[in-house]
Amino acid sequence: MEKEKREKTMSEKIKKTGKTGRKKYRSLWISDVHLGTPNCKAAHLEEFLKQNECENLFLVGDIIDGWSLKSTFYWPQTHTNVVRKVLTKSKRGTDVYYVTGNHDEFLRKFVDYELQIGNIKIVNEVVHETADGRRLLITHGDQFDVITRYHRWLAFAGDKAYDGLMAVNRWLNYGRARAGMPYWSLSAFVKHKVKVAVNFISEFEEALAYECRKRKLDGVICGHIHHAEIREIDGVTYYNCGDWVESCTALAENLDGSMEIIHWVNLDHESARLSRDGKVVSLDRARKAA
Ligand SMILES: [Mn+2]
Repeated sequence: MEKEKREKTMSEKIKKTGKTGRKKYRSLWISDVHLGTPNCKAAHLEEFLKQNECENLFLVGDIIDGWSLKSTFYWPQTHTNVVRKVLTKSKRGTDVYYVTGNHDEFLRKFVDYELQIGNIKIVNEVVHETADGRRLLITHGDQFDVITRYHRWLAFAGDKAYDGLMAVNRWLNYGRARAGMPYWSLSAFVKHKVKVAVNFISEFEEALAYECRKRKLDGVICGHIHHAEIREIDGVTYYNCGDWVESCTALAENLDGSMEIIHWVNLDHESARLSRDGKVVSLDRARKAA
């Protein structure tokens, strides 16, 4: 009788807090969060981390944007909340790996010292074995991008141009949201229209697949190009976890070792009413007619 009562109050509690939606994965990968920039969809990521549990969490680079923080310091509360969520996860038993990217390269010099913050291990790359026995290389991927590797000045210039594009995108969508129109990604549009960008993406993917085959691994998981993907390339599987700037995507390993891309928020179908500091004020379903 006591037990029944207790269970009843428990289920009522769950209903109230909405925790029934929690999902458990073996592993989760997120990359290109760019904390410290106004483009980061931190509030969405905070919610994602709250709702999804995992045994292993891999932060696949460009999580904290050191390049941007160096020129202008931008750090709202939502960004602290994301860091806090990750730390809480690691405290509660999730194995957290921080794989360095080019925007958080300031961390790369600590890798030699096997730096660990709490339970979080900082690495340049790591090999993960899935529940079904496949071995996957996890790397941010900028090392395989000829532009960031050999033409650093161009990468910085491109970065500034990208920031400019994203700023225009933000203003555009701020206006669209006020007019009740759905979110529309200008930068995604430009990227898909520019043929050079398409060529660049396929070269990047092939370079990573080649490295993976060379090391006799079954696949590679990366980020860097902000484009979520699962694709077979010459006998190895190429995974990209996307980003939390233009899309809100993550890569997930289910308990049986199968993998999937999670599209957490479909920004195209929502008019995300964003306040000027990038915090989500309210999320309205887009009007179908728009
Ligand atoms: Mn990157």
